[in-house]
Amino acid sequence: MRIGMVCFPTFGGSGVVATELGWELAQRGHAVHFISYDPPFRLDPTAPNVVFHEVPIPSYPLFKFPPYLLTLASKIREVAVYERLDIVHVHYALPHTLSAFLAKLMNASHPFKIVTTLHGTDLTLVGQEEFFVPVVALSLQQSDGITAVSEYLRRRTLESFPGHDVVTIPNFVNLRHYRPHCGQGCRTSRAAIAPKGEKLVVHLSNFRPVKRLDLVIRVFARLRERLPCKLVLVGDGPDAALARRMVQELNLREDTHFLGNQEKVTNILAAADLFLLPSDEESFGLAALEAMACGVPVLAFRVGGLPEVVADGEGGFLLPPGNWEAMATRGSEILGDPGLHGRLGAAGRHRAKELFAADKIVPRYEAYYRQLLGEPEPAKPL
Ligand code: GMT
Repeated sequence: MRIGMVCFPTFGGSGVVATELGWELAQRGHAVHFISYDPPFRLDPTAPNVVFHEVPIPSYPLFKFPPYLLTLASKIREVAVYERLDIVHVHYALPHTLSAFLAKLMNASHPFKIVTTLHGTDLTLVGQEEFFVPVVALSLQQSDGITAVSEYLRRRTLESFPGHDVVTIPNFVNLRHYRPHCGQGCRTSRAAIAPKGEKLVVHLSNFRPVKRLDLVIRVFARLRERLPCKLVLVGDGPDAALARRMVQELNLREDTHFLGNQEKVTNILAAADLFLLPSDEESFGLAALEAMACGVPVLAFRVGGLPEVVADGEGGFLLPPGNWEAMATRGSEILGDPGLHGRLGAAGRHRAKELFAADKIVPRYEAYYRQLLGEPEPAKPL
């Protein structure tokens, strides 16, 4: 199949999922065309069957705001016609679905199918602002197929926009890339950050208010009172300044490492002893799955789609929303008990393998594309 993949290239779960999906599909022999204003941050431009198409950002005195929706539409049209795309798969509804829809209108002779994958905030936050409701409604109407990354998000979508056929295809992880094995890169990370064998507590996100960096730091402050440990914060975003201020005020500077945005997080995750994700809302929680695949116990709140990813007591623990003290208590239990730590880590890896392995999930996208195109299932090998 020839697939256009439209996503935000910035550090964020939807871009990661689009990039990993494109890479996996390309490995399976499909031609994958990424269309965005920059190469997605985890995209390997040398991968076979993968091409990146840059969307220009026009500048003209009349345009106070560059009309990205339109240039993206035009680029999708250009790529779809030339490459004879079968599917344009957009990640994050706003504004991508409407650009794909416009591209289709501009190109009636080549009617590709539009697949929209909802990732979360396009529906739960942005999509719920009064202003955007009709825009999301039209985006869903004009999609030939709609997928949601969790059952929770599917339910939320249907509550707000009933009557659509929304299919849940959960996020996935490549178990060969994300694994517990602490190789040379991972040992170097550990030695640099925790030279005296301190426990490594890791958080990874785009530092938006919904991620609750304040609670990550509170939990860590409590843990550090109980045992020697270091905090590694991977990512960047609006709450970076808040995090730095709290680290300073709570006197945690010596024990906290801000790594900023990182292209490759496998080494730091494999080096971790505990992963914290105290988000207020998470439609899936891809970072939690990546940590589980690396055999790292996860602590999160019982919100959104997280219970579908982390089963309580299996791969980590889910705490009542906002109860960071309970999270700190669980954290010190895990870090202080190698047996419990080992059991949770192994169970998390097992769950990632059973439910979210790329080899299990990517074929569901392929089958969905085929269904939309009216193509038969390939014959199963005897
Ligand atoms: O909202 C974000 O944190 C970013 C957003 C994105 O578009 O990158 O993440 C959402 O999509 C991820 C990938 O499907 C999910 O793992 C995240 O849970 C989801 N974020 C939220 O729901 C807050």
